[in-house]
Parts: sequence; structure tokens; C-alpha cells
Amino acid sequence: MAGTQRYLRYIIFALVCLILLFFISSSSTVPATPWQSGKPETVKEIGNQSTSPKTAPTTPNTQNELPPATASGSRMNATFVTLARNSDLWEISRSIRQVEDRFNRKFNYDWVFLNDDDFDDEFVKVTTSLVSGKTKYGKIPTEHWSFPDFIDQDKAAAVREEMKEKKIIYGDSISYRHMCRYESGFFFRHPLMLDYEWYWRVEPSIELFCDINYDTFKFMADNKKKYSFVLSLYEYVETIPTLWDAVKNFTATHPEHVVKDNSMGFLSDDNGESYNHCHFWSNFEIGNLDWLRSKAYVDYFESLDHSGGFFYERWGDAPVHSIAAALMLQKDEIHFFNDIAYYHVPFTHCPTGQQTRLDLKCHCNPKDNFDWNGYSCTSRFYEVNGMTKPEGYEKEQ
Ligand SMILES: Nc1nc2c(ncn2[C@@H]2O[C@H](COP(=O)(O)OP(=O)(O)OP(=O)(O)O)[C@@H](O)[C@H]2O)c(=O)[nH]1
Ligand SMILES: *[C@@H]1O[C@H](CO)[C@@H](O)[C@H](O)[C@H]1NC(C)=O
Ligand SMILES: *[C@@H]1O[C@H](CO)[C@@H](O)[C@H](O)[C@H]1NC(C)=O
Ligand SMILES: *[C@@H]1O[C@H](CO)[C@@H](O)[C@H](O)[C@H]1NC(C)=O
Ligand SMILES: [Mg+2]
Repeated sequence: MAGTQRYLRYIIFALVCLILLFFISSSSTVPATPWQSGKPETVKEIGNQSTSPKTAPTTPNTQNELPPATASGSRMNATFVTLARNSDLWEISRSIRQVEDRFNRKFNYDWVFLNDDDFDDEFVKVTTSLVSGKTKYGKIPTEHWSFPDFIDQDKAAAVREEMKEKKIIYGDSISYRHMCRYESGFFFRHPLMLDYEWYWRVEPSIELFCDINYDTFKFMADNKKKYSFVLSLYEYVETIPTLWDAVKNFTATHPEHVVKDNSMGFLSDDNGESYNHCHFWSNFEIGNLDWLRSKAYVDYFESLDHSGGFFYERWGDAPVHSIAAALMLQKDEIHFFNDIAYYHVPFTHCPTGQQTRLDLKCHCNPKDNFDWNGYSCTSRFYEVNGMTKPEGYEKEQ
């Protein structure tokens, strides 16, 4: 009898030890952030205040997913970035929820919010509660969101009036022009952005339709990519009549900034004489901030800015970024994320290839995919890069 009781006691002791070991090991899987050591992961920074700590995720997601990059210690120096107004709160919340569910809950990257006005308490509270990483809120300096002194105000006002009559979308908007100029030349230089090397731009009311089970920032770095896209299309000509002239003026004065193995074939059908209006849609971008902060890009932006087209026309940041990427990056530094299924009104990118969609639990209708439509430039991107179009693309036009 005594022998059996001792035996039982050993078993109970061993079980208690096992349970304790389990708890200790599961709590040590909370991801660490190398360059934020000293700051607990759970504390949010809002200006110089902190909100109360949120519980860190303790249950790693195991179902059909790769282990989080955070657990392997290879977390990237990266952030999401969103330009928004307080009135965009509910629309950006929908976007954040989807980005978190499909990707960021597994990685917990930070999110920087920028605004030309102060963010209000409700915006800060709601977005902070939705983002799994740290959130930061920045106000844009007036110099980056106003008319430069070399702009003739009367000339700019006359253009807006004319574009209004022609019913050009956002043609009479001043704020839209500041927004496009800011996204073209300044967001990557905001003090909050200087802390990062990689960004992923997110706009209000976008959708993500497939799981993203790997670290897209790490993918960019490992594959030497600097810029990426999911949708491409032709720009509305009326908004950029002299953009290509301005680009040609820039490349003539700065030939050193144009790389040899560029993607001119994506932009032009006559070897650079004229622009075919193809561009990557910039409401989605994963890119390298150090490239945007490089002398080449900043010289380019300043040259375009001085020609006045952000105000005398209505240049969008999409063609501005795209032309830079196509001329100043090597072909193979631009990546098409076929596996990131995405919607921004009115276009959808839904991955071609049924197996991909099943594997990634996609909920987009492949019939909505824009890639192989005649108004998309993605086919051209494939051709310029000598890429084989995905299986089944002909059927999914
Ligand atoms: N702070 C601030 N953000 C703005 C302003 N105008 C636009 N934005 C943001 O800039 C980005 C682009 O603006 P959108 O209105 O989405 O422009 P768009 O994508 O060309 O047009 P939509 O089809 O309306 O989405 C979004 O993230 C907006 O929230 C503004 O005046 N102030
Ligand atoms: C930061 O803290 C100072 C001093 O406590 C305060 O005056 C200031 O308003 C704070 N700024 C923000 C953005 O919270
Ligand atoms: C992150 O990137 C920024 C910009 O390149 C750099 O200044 C900063 O030192 C980087 N941080 C780390 C920890 O590498
Ligand atoms: C390009 O340069 C020429 C010559 O200096 C100038 O007349 C023209 O206005 C410039 N075009 C643009 C769009 O800046
Ligand atoms: Mg938008």
C-alpha cells in the first residue's frame, strides 16, 4: 500500500511539473522586437501619452499557418502608414480590421497615421484598439500641405474652375492636390516615418480577400525588391497632360538617376518619346522608404514639383511614384503581389489560379479580377519582365 501511494505521489508531482513547464514555455512565445527593447510591446504611444497596456496574444495561431516571423526574431523595420482625416475613421477602421485579420495579427507591425489636422480622441481610441502593433499619430507640417511660393495662385484657381466645368474627378479640389503632392514627396520624410525602412500604405475602405501567411516586408528585403503593386491601369490623361514633359526635363538634367535595366517598356511604347499612361495604383504600396528618401527620388520630386503640375494640372501620386520606380529602379526591384487579393473602389485584384485561392482561403470572385482586362497594365508588366502569366489567366479575362 505505502509503495503504491508513493508511486501515485510521484505521478502527481510529475504532472504538476509538466503543467508548470507548459505555462512557462507558452508565455515566452510573446514576440520580441529587437529595436524596441526597453519598451513593452503592449504599450501604445500616442504623441507623448500612452494608453493602458493591452493583453499580448498568447495563443499562437497554428491552423495552416507558418510560424509568425516575430517568433523567429527576424522582424522587419517596417510600418503601415495611412493618411486620413478624422471623418475617415469608420472607413479606415474597416480597412484595418481586414489587414489585421488577414495579416497583421500574426506580425503586429506598427501603424503610423498622418493628417493635416489634429486627430481627435475618437479616431485615436478606435484605431488604437484595432491595430495589434503600436500606433503613432502625426500632424503634417503646414509647409508640406500648402501652395509653394513659386505657384501662381490665380493660374491654379483658373485651372480648377476649368476642370470643374470639364467634370474631371477631384478637378476642382485643393485638398486632393495637397494630398497627391504630399503622398508624392513628403510622407516618407515625416519624423514618425524616419524610424522605419519599409512601409505598407493602406487607404480607407479597401478589402483584403486572402490570408497572407508570410512576412511581406521580409519577402521584399530577401528578394531585393524596393516597390510593389497589386493593380495597375491607365491614368486619366486630362489630369497629367505635361507630366511626361516634366519627366523628360528631369531625366535630361539628371541622366545619372536613370538606371540601365529600367522598365521603360512599361511606361512607353516608343522607347520614352511619349507616355502610355500606365501606372501602378498607389493606394496599395509596399515599398522601401530609404529609396524614397534617396537623392535620386528627392531630386525627381523637386524637379516635378517646380514645374507646377500638382497645382496647374492634377498630377496623382500614382503616376509620380510609378514613373520613378520604372526609371530609377531596376526591373527586378519591382514586385507584383499576385497573392495579395485586394479591392479599392472600383477595381479588384483576385489571384489567378484556383489552387492559390483555396490555399489562401480567398473570398474574392475571380470574375472580378481586373488584371487581364484591357484597361489593366499588368499584362504589359508581365511582358516587360519576361514573366509567364499565371495558369488560367486566359479563362479569367
Ligand atoms: N488628412 C487628410 N487625408 C486625406 C485628405 N484627402 C484625402 N486624404 C487621404 O488620402 C488618401 C487618398 O484619398 P482618397 O480620397 O482615398 O483618394 P482616391 O483613392 O484617389 O479616391 P477614392 O476613390 O475617393 O478613394 C486616403 O487615405 C484619404 O484618407 C485630406 O484632405 N486630409
Ligand atoms: C506632451 O506632454 C506635455 C507635457 O506633459 C503636454 O503639454 C503636451 O500637450 C503633450 N503633447 C501631446 C501631443 O500629448
Ligand atoms: C530602421 O530604419 C531607419 C531608416 O532606415 C533607421 O534610421 C533605423 O536605424 C532602423 N532601425 C533599426 C533598428 O535598424
Ligand atoms: C521642360 O523644359 C522646357 C525647357 O526649359 C520648358 O520650357 C518646359 O516648360 C518644361 N516642361 C515642364 C512640364 O516642366
Ligand atoms: Mg482611396
